[in-house]
Amino acid sequence: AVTGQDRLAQDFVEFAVRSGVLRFGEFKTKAGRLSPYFFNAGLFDDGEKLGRLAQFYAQRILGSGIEFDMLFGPAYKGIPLAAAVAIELARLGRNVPYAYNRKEAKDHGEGGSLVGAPVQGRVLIVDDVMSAGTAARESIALIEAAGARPHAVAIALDRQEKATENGQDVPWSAVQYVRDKLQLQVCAIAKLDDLLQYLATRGSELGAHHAKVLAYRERYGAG
Ligand code: OMP
Repeated sequence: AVTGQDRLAQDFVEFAVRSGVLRFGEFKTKAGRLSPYFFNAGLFDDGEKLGRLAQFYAQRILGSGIEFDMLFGPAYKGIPLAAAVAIELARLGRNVPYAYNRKEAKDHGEGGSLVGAPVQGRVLIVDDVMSAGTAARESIALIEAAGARPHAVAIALDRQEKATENGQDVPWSAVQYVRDKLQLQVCAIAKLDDLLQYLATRGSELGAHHAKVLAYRERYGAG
């Protein structure tokens, strides 16, 4: 076995590749970077895949020891994620409330943008991917505005790349920022390092992507 290999992460990367959620090619990220890979959580698009995804989140969350009182799913992609994870946690004997936001109401100022359980206590944000950190900051602001405490973030993939502030790259990643500066706990089912490890152990067709992903990390990877 490879040292430091994280079985859950490796199984998850494999699942994401097989589901067509994790793809290789040329993609433009939200921060405007040209990436050789892209993770599209919207393609966990049937009941079986969503259920399996939720199992990965729940295992990672419970294994991390993170404490939380409720789940929050940021619109849009976080909504089915938080719902599915809430179902899975309840199945495992940990029934917690969950809530999500309505995107449309957000631009019109106060009130009416939250749906579900009252947003209170230590909130665990369930989201798909963290790259430069824009989405995370939005969720944190929403939860604070509701008078609750953003306490932790669970994501499927930590891209481990430089965050941006006012459009400029900074040396640290969004996850590092959220952890160190905002003092939230963060857990990810898998991260860029796990993806690289996965690609390094594959045969020719996927192995070919290894060099490109490595080059991307050289350019945009956080320290
Ligand atoms: P940040 O808000 O910059 O952290 O980027 C996270 C968001 O980027 C995700 O919520 C997605 O909308 C999108 N994204 C992916 O879904 N998958 C990727 O592999 C990369 C991105 C991205 O654009 O960076």
